[in-house]
Amino acid sequence: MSGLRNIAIIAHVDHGKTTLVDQIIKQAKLFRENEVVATCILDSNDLERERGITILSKNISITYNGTKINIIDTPGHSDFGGQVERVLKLADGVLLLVDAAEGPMPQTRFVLDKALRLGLRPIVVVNKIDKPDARPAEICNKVFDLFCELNASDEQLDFPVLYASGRDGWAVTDLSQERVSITPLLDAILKYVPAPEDLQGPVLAQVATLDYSNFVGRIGIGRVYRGTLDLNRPLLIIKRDGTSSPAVIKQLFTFEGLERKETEQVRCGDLCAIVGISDIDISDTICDAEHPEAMPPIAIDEPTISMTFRINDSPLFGKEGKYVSSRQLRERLFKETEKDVALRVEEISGDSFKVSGRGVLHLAILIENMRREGYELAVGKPQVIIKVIDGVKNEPVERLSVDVPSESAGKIIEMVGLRHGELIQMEARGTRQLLEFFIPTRGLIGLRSKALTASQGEAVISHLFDHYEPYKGPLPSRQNGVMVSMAGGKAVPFAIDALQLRGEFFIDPGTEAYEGMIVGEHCKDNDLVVNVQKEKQLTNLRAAANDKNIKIVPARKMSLEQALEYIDDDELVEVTPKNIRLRKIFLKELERRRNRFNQEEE
Ligand SMILES: Nc1nc2c(ncn2[C@@H]2O[C@H](COP(=O)(O)OP(=O)(O)OP(=O)(O)O)[C@@H](O)[C@H]2O)c(=O)[nH]1
Ligand SMILES: [Mg+2]
Repeated sequence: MSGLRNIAIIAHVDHGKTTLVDQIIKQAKLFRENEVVATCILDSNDLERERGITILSKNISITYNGTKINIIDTPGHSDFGGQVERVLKLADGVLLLVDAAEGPMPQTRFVLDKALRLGLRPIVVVNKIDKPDARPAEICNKVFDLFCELNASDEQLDFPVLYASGRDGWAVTDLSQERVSITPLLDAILKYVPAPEDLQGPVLAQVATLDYSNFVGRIGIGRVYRGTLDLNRPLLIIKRDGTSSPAVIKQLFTFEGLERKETEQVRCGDLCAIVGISDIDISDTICDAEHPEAMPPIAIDEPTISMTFRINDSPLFGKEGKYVSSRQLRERLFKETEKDVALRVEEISGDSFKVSGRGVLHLAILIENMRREGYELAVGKPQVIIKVIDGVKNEPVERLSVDVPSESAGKIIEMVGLRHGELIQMEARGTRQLLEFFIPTRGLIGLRSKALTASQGEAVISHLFDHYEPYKGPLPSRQNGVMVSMAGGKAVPFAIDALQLRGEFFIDPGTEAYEGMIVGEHCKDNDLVVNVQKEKQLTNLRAAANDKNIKIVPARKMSLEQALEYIDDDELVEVTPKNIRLRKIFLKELERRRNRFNQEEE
């Protein structure tokens, strides 16, 4: 039997995990010589390609010097941190990538902490050495400090370090060596990552993550911890709550190169995909029917943010999407919970649903996928999930790190302070400062765009859920009011021009608006109802000719996430395949007033 290694690649977002896996794939010759190969092969779905981020972790394997190496690429963005935690259960070692210029970041700490606690063997890869501002020696020290802070064992502290440029396809154990290929990294994996224990006895396997296919439904991805998983033997599946039933597996696959290879037997230590059990779930144990035994359960990350998803009932509904009814919305949302265990959906009323997830990006990706499939919907402001602990209202708090030019640091500290953030560390890095805070998740909503403005676009921000803390009291709400269209119809240049001094527009002339639609931001703190359809009165011809002189500032266009973070409690983002519009929940000014009045009464 040939050797086996299981490793996961972990790092902060964008530190180069997927690019490194690309190089491993290329250099392991999983392709024919003349085949044209894309970059970030594993970032295979449309949104992953477009945004350049990994959303779902993925498995591949290579064979090197007769040993099969299972490699798990993980997402770096904090909203998907729970996934990383789970897939680590599949591995015996990790490659911890750290950007040679940025050094350890919040997600580096999070994933390393999880890996160390599971007792995995780490190999540190100082990556992107090709960057002009790389400072490998300094970064190595920081990584060492991080290991100490996280209470690594002596054995873990003795981690090997490699220097690499994933993009350029080389890794070395010493910077003086010739930079030719990625093989030193593969050698290090064979040398330092232990082979999985080969335990004999009745089979024991556990599902750590899920995949989904429209043809076969849920697919469990797991690892065999003891014995051999054999399709032809009677098996039992034991759920998280201890209930068990016969497991009828239709197909078993191992990971071979970029493909899955169908098999009847999976050896101890290997990873596999299990097809045919429709309600297979994370943490499920598969064991021998005659020797029932459950593995310790795997925790699933609790959601921290929720949004209300409603059917689109704006006056423009149904013009751009194929799926607009509440039945279609309900089906689509519940189907998503099949694939994504970190997502929760609750029906609030016939046409609205509370959808909870790990962060704004997590839910924004779902919304983005839905609009591409042809759905129309309206989404409310992201709300954090409050937990009552011992009778006290608690809210999620995150660790926030902001890397800014020193001259903007003061502004950032003030801004975060206003949102109940607390500075925990401050570190000068040349002309920049690295600031670390604890801040309520609520305070993060909308912070990114403000911090970018305050630092002329220079701030590098990342954050990560850390813990729950007693509720810190109300936050300052959005400073500016909005401009709300008073009627329906196309916005005309003349009207927009006349209103330009009152604020900034979100729509260009010619855009179809409706009563209650938000068309711009008011320069003052109250909302302003405006008439964007107002034509110039054509009383004399000479004045009409002046229209040509109108200069309209280009509209501010928001991405889906920006729009979600922008809106207030009484507003919605209307999402259709073609447009993202902002609107008031109550479209008529009179209803809005009545609602405000009722709220003040309460
Ligand atoms: N200079 C330099 N850039 C690199 C290197 N490796 C990756 N990059 C760039 O860094 C960016 C992020 O690379 P990815 O491989 O997608 O990073 P990732 O860690 O998989 O990111 P997530 O999956 O979103 O966490 C891309 O623009 C790459 O081109 C490298 O060795 N050197
Ligand atoms: Mg990636």
